[in-house]
Amino acid sequence: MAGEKPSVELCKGVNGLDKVVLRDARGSSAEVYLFGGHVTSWRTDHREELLFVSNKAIFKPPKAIRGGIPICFPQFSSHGNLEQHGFARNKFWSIDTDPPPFPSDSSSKTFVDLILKPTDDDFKIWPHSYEFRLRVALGLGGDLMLTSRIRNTNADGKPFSFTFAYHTYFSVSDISELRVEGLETLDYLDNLKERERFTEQGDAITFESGVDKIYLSTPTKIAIIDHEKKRTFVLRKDGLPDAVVWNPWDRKAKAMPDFGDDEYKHMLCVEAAAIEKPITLKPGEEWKGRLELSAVPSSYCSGQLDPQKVLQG
Ligand code: TA6
Repeated sequence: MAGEKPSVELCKGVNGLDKVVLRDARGSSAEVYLFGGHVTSWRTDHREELLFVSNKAIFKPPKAIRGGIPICFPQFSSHGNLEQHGFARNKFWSIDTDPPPFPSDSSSKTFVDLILKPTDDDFKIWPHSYEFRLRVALGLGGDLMLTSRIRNTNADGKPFSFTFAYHTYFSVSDISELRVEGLETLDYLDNLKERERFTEQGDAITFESGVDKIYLSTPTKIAIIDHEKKRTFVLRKDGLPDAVVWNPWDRKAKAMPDFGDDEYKHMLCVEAAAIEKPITLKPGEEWKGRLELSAVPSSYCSGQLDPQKVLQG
């Protein structure tokens, strides 16, 4: 409720899995499971849920939770011997009790720092040492901020390369009522056509069928306009040049056991990512990837919010 003190609480979630609940003074909140470092909830100060989590999500490790913000690392989409989206979302993270100083921009006072480091077993599937620090924070006005800092700690002098995505599932009123601004005229790789490269049309993206596109060299800001809810999600990203847009639509929805047949109507994934150009770190080097999400009122008809202004503002 508004007026409460900001709080960070470690408690038990679904199936007794540990989760951290962040609450700010205005009443906004977020939840992140230690399993997967997985954000599963982001609510407004009126307690409205902004992220989509499937009603059929199974909170049973090592299967990743279907929805929220899965972390895709050290790879996005399949090749080699790793799972399609890597293993970070399938592992148990810890609370980082001694994080290195965070950049001065951490204006938020309501945050939790998590850390993931490889176990001996992990070396068998990905033979590298790393420290992956994730800060989940509630910013002023209820924004949700995720900052990933990945450091190569290989003692053998070896560099490593990875691809990455915040695989964010947004809760929407009706996929056919949605527009996405900020990706028009960009090149993309179409996962539904063997990753062939195309150029997007010249105006806002709307949805009439399944989509699975990796947009390349995208702007810092992307807007998702939900007419029915009179709300616009604004993604701001840094260190993440690409953006994936995915909706499984009806056929693929039916084929996913942890996804309701009709749930595709009420979600859209727009994923800040680094895919086209893998990131390479030498030992001692650190990469930072930051995502900031906000939900702003947008009564389009009154012209109160012009997405172009949001994107350029
Ligand atoms: O982000 C789009 C995508 O790569 C799709 O191709 C689809 O596979 C989706 O991710 C879900 O993947 P997951 O491994 O979470 O079932």
